[in-house]
Amino acid sequence: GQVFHLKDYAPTDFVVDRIDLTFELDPAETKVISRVLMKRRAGVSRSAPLVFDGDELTLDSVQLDGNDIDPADFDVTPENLTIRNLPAEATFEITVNTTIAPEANTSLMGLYRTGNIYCTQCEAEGFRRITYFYDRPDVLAVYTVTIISRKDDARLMLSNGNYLGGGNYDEGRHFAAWFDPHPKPSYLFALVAGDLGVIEDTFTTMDEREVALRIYVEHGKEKRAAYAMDALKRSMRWDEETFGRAYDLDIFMIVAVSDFNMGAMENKGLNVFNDKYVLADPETATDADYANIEAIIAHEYFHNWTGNRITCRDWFQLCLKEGLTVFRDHAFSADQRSAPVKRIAEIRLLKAHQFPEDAGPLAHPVRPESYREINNFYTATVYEKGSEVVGMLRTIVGADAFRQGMDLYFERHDGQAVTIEDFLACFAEASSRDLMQFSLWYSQAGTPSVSVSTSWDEAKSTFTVTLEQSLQPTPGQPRKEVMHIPLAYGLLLEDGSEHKGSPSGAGASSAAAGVLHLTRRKQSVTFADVASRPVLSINRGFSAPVNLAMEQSSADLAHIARHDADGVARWQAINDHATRHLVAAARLARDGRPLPASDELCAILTAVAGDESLEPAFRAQALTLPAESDIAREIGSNIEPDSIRAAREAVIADVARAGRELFSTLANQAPGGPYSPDAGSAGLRALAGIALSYASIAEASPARAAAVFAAADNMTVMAQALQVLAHHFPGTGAATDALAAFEARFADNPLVIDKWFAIQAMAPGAATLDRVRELMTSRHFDRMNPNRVRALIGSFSAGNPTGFNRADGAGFRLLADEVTAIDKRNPQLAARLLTAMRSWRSLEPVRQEEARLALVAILGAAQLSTDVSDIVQRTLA
Ligand code: HT7
Ligand code: ZN
Repeated sequence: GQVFHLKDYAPTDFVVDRIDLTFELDPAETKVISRVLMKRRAGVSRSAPLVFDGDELTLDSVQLDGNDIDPADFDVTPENLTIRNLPAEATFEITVNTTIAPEANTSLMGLYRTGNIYCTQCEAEGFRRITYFYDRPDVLAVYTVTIISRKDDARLMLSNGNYLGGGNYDEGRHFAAWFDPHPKPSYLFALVAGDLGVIEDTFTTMDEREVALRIYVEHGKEKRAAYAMDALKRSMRWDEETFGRAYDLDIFMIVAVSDFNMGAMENKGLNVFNDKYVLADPETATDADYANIEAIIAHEYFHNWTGNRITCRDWFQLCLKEGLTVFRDHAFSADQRSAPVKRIAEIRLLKAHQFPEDAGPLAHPVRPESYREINNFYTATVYEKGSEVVGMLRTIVGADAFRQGMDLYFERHDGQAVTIEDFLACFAEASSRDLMQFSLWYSQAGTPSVSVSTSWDEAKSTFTVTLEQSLQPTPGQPRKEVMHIPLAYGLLLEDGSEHKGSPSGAGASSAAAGVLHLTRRKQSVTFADVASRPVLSINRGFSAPVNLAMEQSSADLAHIARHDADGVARWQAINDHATRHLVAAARLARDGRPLPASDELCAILTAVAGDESLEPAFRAQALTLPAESDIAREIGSNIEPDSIRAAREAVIADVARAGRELFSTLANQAPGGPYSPDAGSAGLRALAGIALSYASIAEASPARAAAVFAAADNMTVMAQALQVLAHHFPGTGAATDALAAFEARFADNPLVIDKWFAIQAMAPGAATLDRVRELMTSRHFDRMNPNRVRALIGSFSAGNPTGFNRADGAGFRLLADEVTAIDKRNPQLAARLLTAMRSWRSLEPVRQEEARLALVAILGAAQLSTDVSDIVQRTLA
């Protein structure tokens, strides 16, 4: 396949001004008429042809200014329409007529059917499946869209922008017209048509304009969209208050669909959502679902400015919109909820998903320099590390200059398609700083390591911190340059207070106090007037996404865990302590040796569990031990998942025993009364949920969880109890009964059945594979629906280390078979599933060989998509 390179960027030879689209909808034969007003770019040779993109298209006809073009003047293939002899200077109109078949489109890209609804997904390159056009983000045009359909086929017809009008047509047909005044790239085009229910509201902008808000869902599900509407209004207000950004059309619409490849899509004025991220009520959605809905509604809404008004010059700049918009949605959620608890969840996610990506064969820079298939670059690196990079930028320039830089960015680049260089220039200007070295975060892949050593000189009362950075080679990048790593820190004194003075030495000066700037390979700073040995708390709040190597005693970690003023740092210390203990235990378990005593860890965890001065949500996070995959990542190579699991289970049992009474009390303290999704109540439920799990383990009985399950009046508590039963008491009557009751009760709600699939698929141990195979034949499973596939096969392969990595290779073969089958219908989904194999080289040799054979089997399958062949080739390289 073709490889695209960032360095090859060139603008188009022709500039587009307007595009008028007409759709005559029909499931089997939709007619698309595209009229494009355009002209040759100044300076482009008159012999240069116009080359439009297509994907699996058939052309009906093509006209220039209303007249059929001579066949000698154009060439057409399913992938390109090339037209020669176009006017040298004058503006002209090209009309392209195509016929497409939405009902035959299983890729969920372009125009497709989901349920009885017509729906589009154009990012990144789906518009070319609708009509021949310049399907690239730097071609911005003003769109007018007319939709015609049979009234009984599509009662509602929606597109971007403001509604122009509509009316009846002949033979039971009708039409609707939409006009979007804001120039946009084709990837933000959207059309939705069908029969849907709606909830409506309004929002008055800070400049007093009234915006109509509509959320469309399947009939009968309207009530379940209320929380999404509330989150939308809060997002709109927040963007005004925090970034001074107001909405810019008369109407904002969201449509929820049940077949969708990702979470949601920010099409201008017409966001399309996976229904999983819209629909919620206490009976069917968990606290995590509510939090995700809030975050994703905000994320897509925030794209209106970071992505839509200012877009990307090319797809290499994807992080320009995604990293920045994730940063914005994180800030929103932190403001709406507990900021430290939100940050802890982000750190967990980053380490669980992005760190392994950066450490494996699929590692790529936040701004990649080449790709074969852009769909494979919607990654944790582009999104989550991209957001971390924006966070570091803010730390480096300071909050005020960051806001000034954002203001400058919005002012200078509104209506443009720009690059990371354009973005960074705004902050360099606002802060008068040189950000050249910082910009390496966008171009160098891999997670830097920082080793930290400290020395306290009692005689001189000085404390010296020495930092050294390194970065391992990644695919295509054998040599790395030295980066700018901002490390927030504090020196904790014996009594728990913080040393006040600033250090001297390289990297000591900073925009924000309390940050060390590591900009050389190795550097030291010295603090004066340190009369007693302090404890260094460093990379507070995970100010830089790095791996820290520091010899820190358990006593020092415990000191930070008790005293640090920063809640995130306290959690980091607890988590580091737990990780260190679990890694040591797993190594011993591997060698068949007795496990180390876990008294110290138990003391820390039970103290936090019982500390009522701490937020319940924080206590729940502290009690959640590093996952098996976290332990595996720390061990790094020659991984044997069963011993990791054995060690972790043993430590959990120790903690459960140590805090038995406390956990028993806490397990009963879920809030009473009607369910509320607010962060405080969710935190109480999280603490009760983890306590239920420890209490049940201590009691070695499923009875408590079975009782909680039976009495639960909301999905959060019910799912927690079901998971305790299915994971810790598999095969017991209590577990089997609860699973059966759950299935019967929610049989007609696929989103809830997804939880049932996921809980079972993640039950640890070799036996789960057979259960997964069985579930694949269940009436609830549908290999064509991405949510079902991710819930069952995705949860098994990415969330069950012992089940998936079975030594006999059966887990790998199951995934390989599914990837190959799904690839024929939905390549994007197949490629994403396959990324679960990315860390295969860190397994022990027997499993590694089984994994390799499964990957080679995929490679040998007939007619692989570019999506899957790109992932499998890079994974094997
Ligand atoms: N910007 C959206 C990306 C997206 C997407 C990409 C490829 C294929 C299907 C897709 N659906 C949505 C999502 C977002 O980041 O907001
Ligand atoms: Zn996004």
